[in-house]
Amino acid sequence: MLDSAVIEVRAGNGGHGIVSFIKEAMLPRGGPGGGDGGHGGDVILIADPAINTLTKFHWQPHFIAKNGGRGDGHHRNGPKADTVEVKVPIGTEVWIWEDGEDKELIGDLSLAGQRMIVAEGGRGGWGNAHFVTATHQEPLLAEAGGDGEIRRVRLNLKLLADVGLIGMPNAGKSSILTAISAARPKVADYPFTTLEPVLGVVEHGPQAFVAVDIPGLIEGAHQGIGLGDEFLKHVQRTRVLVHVVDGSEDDVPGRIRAINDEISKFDSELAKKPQILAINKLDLDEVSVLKDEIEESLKDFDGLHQEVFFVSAATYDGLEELKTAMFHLLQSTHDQEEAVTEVPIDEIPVLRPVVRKSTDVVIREPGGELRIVHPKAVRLAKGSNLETWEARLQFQRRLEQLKVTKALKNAGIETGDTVLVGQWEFDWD
Ligand SMILES: Nc1nc2c(ncn2[C@@H]2O[C@H](COP(=O)(O)OP(=O)(O)OP(=O)(O)O)[C@@H](O)[C@H]2O)c(=O)[nH]1
Ligand SMILES: [Mg+2]
Repeated sequence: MLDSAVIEVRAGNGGHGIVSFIKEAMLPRGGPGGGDGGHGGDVILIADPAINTLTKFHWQPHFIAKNGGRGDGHHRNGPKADTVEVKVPIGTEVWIWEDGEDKELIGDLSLAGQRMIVAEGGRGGWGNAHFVTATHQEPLLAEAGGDGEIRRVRLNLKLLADVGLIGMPNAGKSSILTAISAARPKVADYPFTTLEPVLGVVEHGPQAFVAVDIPGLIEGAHQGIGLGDEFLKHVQRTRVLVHVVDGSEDDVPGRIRAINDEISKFDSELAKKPQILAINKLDLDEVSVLKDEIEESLKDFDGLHQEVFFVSAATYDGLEELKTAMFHLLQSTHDQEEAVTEVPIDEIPVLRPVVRKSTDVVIREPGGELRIVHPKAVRLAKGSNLETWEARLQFQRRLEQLKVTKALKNAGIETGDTVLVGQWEFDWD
């Protein structure tokens, strides 16, 4: 019932920039002409109204984008790798999944066409043409491409139904769903019969909508009492609520208020959803006889509902009217939502998870050596051949510009100490 899937997304690495020269008078090697690497492919999620479930992800949980191409001579840049597009249903939440549990909500795709970069491709490395300086006309440095992001995320689908049936245990929620749809949830004369939400398709003329019957709510449900707040999540994305009340019990307004309190405490947005009151069990004498009295008691009652219907799931009395009211309310909220959410695709912001990049520049290795971890310096070291004295000199200039030298000094470096960066090892002088 809970539609959810854990997937792994791997963006492509950026292509390497290269060191290359073009023949030029005055310069022995020539002018720098090393092209840049291409951007690694992103993996993006797109909310698609044509997709309704996350089932396909159980069969295909891996999405891998290609690496960017490496640069070439004569300023030719490597090609950017294609984006991998993953279609998900509208209403998909994206959670970082670590050690078998949700760590952090990083996205919520709630609008049709909304996009989220779930794993960003690595930046293409710069070719040596970028590293010309007044003193170094023949740069021997180039950058390696950046690493693509790798993530495990849990997709969680919140939108389950158009209409949510809420109410106290034993009110007749499952009986009503049974009467208006083909769903057959268990019905019994004791509280907490329904243990899992049940969906039913309700036909209304040529159209249809989906209703969800959830376990009964009691005081404290928002804190997990009874069958817990887990089930209240299922009603969060329904558009209309039908609040079912057992008309044969005492203090109808008091019980309505208790349920409204629970849903408001759980999520104040739930209290704003259009609500229809369905006073059930009209076939019982104590309800039909007291109908006027109940109506009277609800007149000055400050509830969350817009309309009240007296129904009987046993005799079907009033259910046709209830169905029509649900349908109309759905239509009007749909029209309103359409008016608000019909944003041109290019105006919907693309969601990007916040990445907490390390701000370390230099770290101390267990063996006591200092390692440079500044991302730009590392990419440069990985992309360059630092075997020659000349290239090392140019690299040291860059370290100064990147303020890495200063960080090394702050870390207490002394002449002769070993410095590590990427795959290289130097003696500091
Ligand atoms: N007489 C009469 N009994 C009803 C009516 N609707 C439901 N009942 C009875 O009320 C009891 C509870 O009905 P359910 O539909 O299981 O109630 P529920 O709200 O789904 O209950 P939980 O799943 O426990 O929260 C059952 O014994 C039903 O037969 C009705 O309209 N008239
Ligand atoms: Mg039930």
